[in-house]
Amino acid sequence: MTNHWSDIQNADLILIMGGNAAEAHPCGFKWVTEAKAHNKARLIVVDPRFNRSASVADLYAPIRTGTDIAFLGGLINYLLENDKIQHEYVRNYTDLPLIVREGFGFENGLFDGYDAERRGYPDKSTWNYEIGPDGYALTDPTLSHPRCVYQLLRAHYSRYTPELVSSICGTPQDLMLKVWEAVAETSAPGKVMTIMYALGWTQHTVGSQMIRCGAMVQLLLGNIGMPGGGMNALRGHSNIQGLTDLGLLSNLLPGYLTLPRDTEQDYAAYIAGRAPRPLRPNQLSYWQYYERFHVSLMKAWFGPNATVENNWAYDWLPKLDIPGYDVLKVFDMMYEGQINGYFCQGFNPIGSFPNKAKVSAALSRLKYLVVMDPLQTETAEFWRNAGEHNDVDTAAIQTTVFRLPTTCFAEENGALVNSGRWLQWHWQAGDPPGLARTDVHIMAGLYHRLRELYLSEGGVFPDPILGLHWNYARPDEPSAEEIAMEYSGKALTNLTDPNTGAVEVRAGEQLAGFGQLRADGSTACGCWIWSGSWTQQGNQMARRDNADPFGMGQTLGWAWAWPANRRILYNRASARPDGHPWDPVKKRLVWWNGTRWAGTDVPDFKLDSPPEEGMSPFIMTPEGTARFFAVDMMAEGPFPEHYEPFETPIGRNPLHPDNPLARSNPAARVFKNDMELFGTAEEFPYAATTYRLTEHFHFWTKHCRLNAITQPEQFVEIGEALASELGIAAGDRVKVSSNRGYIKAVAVVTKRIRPLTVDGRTVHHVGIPLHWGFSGLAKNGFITNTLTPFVGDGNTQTPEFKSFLVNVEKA
Ligand SMILES: Nc1nc2c(c(=O)[nH]1)N[C@H]1C(S)=C(S)[C@@H](COP(=O)(O)OP(=O)(O)OC[C@H]3O[C@@H](n4cnc5c(=O)[nH]c(N)nc54)[C@H](O)[C@@H]3O)O[C@H]1N2
Ligand SMILES: Nc1nc2c(c(=O)[nH]1)N[C@H]1C(S)=C(S)[C@@H](COP(=O)(O)OP(=O)(O)OC[C@H]3O[C@@H](n4cnc5c(=O)[nH]c(N)nc54)[C@H](O)[C@@H]3O)O[C@H]1N2
Ligand SMILES: [Mo]
Repeated sequence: MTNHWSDIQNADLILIMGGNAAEAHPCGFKWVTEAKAHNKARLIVVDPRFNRSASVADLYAPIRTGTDIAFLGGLINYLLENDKIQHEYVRNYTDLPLIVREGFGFENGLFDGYDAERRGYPDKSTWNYEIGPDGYALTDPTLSHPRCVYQLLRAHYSRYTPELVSSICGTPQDLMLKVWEAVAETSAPGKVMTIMYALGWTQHTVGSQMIRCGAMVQLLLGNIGMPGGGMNALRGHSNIQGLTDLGLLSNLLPGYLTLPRDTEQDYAAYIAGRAPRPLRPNQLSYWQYYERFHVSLMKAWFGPNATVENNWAYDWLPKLDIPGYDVLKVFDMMYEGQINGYFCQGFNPIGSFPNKAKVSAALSRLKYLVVMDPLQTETAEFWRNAGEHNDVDTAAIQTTVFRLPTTCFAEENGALVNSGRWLQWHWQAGDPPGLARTDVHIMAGLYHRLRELYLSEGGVFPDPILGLHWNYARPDEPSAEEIAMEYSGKALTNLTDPNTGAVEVRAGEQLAGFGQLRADGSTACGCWIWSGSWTQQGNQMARRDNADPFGMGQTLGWAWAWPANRRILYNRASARPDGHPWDPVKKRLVWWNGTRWAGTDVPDFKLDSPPEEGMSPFIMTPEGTARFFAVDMMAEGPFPEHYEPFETPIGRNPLHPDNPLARSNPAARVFKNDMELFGTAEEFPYAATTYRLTEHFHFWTKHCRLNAITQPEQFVEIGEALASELGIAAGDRVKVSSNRGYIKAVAVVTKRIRPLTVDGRTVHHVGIPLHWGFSGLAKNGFITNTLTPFVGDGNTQTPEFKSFLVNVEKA
């Protein structure tokens, strides 16, 4: 989230699109209720299903799954054509005036530089701003230059007419225009819309671009940086935000630092490539301090073994030979027999990963599988023949499965990071049962044994293991407190003020925040964005002061938010260029008080930079502005374009009917074997989507009797029109199949899913919740992911769980 849960109470309009917060985030949803009750906010829901969020909305519009870029692109066109943009905001705070390089182009559905053989854009050199002789990006404040971002944006989305968008999305035009009109009202400087989204946007091959497109709408309206505004990703597991913060993706390091590529063997070049100089005069370009964060991380990991002489142990970091070893890639390699051992720590891929048949075959090719989990999972039992639900030949599977029971959060101390970036400390509530051990205990044990083996037997490249700095009171099980302090960071030598020479932080003391980090090895910090969460004053995450002095829900004394206890990101943008809030009464967040920036939140800005200096609010980009034009950062192009799901019910992209390369995302993550497994609308005519229910949490709660009682058995939702066409009555058993397999379930026949008219034909949706399987107390059932395709977004590699094709028959 750019903002946070309790800030939603400040919204004037709430758009839930690509999520179902009432169902999946029922606690957070209370802030929507607050906004409606106390701020007269309106709620709009755009979703293929009339879901639980829609049931309390002021306006609901149906949409065909996978087509939100068309909807939002049409909205961008509408805002531009009807002059419903926040002019002063976009001119000053976004890249609309910047000029793009000559040669940049978009034709027939593809951006400049496409390589069909490699299915991607290896050459993105024209996807950038034009740089002048002084090293700064060129601009045209009049917005009239034909290659300025404003003109390119306008031209790109002029194709997204209401007629075309409606025919792609299946949203009736009158409803669509009602949504657009309501959204457009928030272009007034004091009016703010928030966007709440989750998997309905992320789980598509164009997921990242859907989210970008939503952010572009918010920028045009001036809604980013404002209280009650922002782009709010409703996260999944209680600590999934913490997972990405800590860099637990194969191409990341903690704090969104990135692993080097194999082309980056040189340390200085690695840093230079990540620490950009400002691209416009007087801008901050905060990533220019990358090396401070990086060196402090290396000091946290390797301690005295990271030295200036060995480039802070740069050679010990893995160098990626491909964009990343994401889970799709790893399971594909496993399937191809290229991996023989796998640790499944808090992961149940048989249930949660696409194309169960492929995942199952992949696990069968392992020598060993280690499952670290507090519960019995389908993955730990993938080899068990559970009849029709898991029809495998047990005798043919040779994989050895080790099951290591772990504790769960309630049996440990620690912090969870919520969607709003708050780190909230929690305390152990009970002792673990039986032989269960903490994950830290198990991993520490593995580390010590590996280290002993390297010491006694040697081996290829022992340095990173032997060089690790393991300085904990209990080496076998470091405590949550020690690890938290390490993430927050400390001084390794006395830190002195460069001007006065006075000692600011003594050696061994905790740091106050990332502003104190140094690139000379004198500080250690395990995750720079979390720096300040545990200071000399103690554990900031354990704070529980809910005082709200400004009545806006910015409770700065409750827990701790990254970065720097800041609650709303880019909050400088809540004030005019001259430093006064756009709305000084109800939306007062930060302001220039004559000598410095002050506010109801921690200013996201250089505190002493006066408005006259012209520093822009988006201090993380080199030019200081938010980007409509993503330069070369996205896999499929600088502007989001609508592409069809890989399994499309209409078989063509109405925007580019004549170019098969531009039918579905031309830069998606897709593997050769899986291409052959995509089904077509002739055989599988219905658009399917999968989702969750309040009554279950993934595959865990089917182990609990009460949850198993409330939702005992797998069902699928079918609209009344389709049910009557197929002769299916409520309660019938149906067989739902895709080109990868089938499941059987009880039919729920509903008014909540209605047929849509798309590209001149009728498209029916089938809704499939995902919580059942072949272990636990609920009725044994099929795995929903038997049906889903093994294909992902080209940027995040998130699988396309939300749009694929199925057929439905009476079982
Ligand atoms: N009770 C409960 N709560 C949970 C979870 C749980 O298992 N149980 N899981 C947690 C996790 S890990 C996560 S990630 C979150 C997920 O939270 P959500 O994303 O809100 O959950 P989903 O139910 O997967 O999907 C949300 C909605 O997306 C819609 N949708 C599908 N395709 C499209 C599309 O193309 N466009 C649009 N606009 N909408 C579409 C679906 O119809 C559905 O209503 O929930 C978390 N909360
Ligand atoms: N078709 C379809 N598939 C989906 C989705 C969808 O919407 N549609 N949603 C996707 C999403 S958003 C997600 S997040 C994934 C979830 O996918 P997974 O992460 O695989 O699923 P979970 O069941 O949430 O968690 C895995 C295991 O973690 C264990 N666990 C809990 N606490 C601990 C702990 O402290 N330590 C250890 N070691 N284990 C622990 C749980 O018991 C559980 O068995 O599913 C994805 N799959
Ligand atoms: Mo999730």
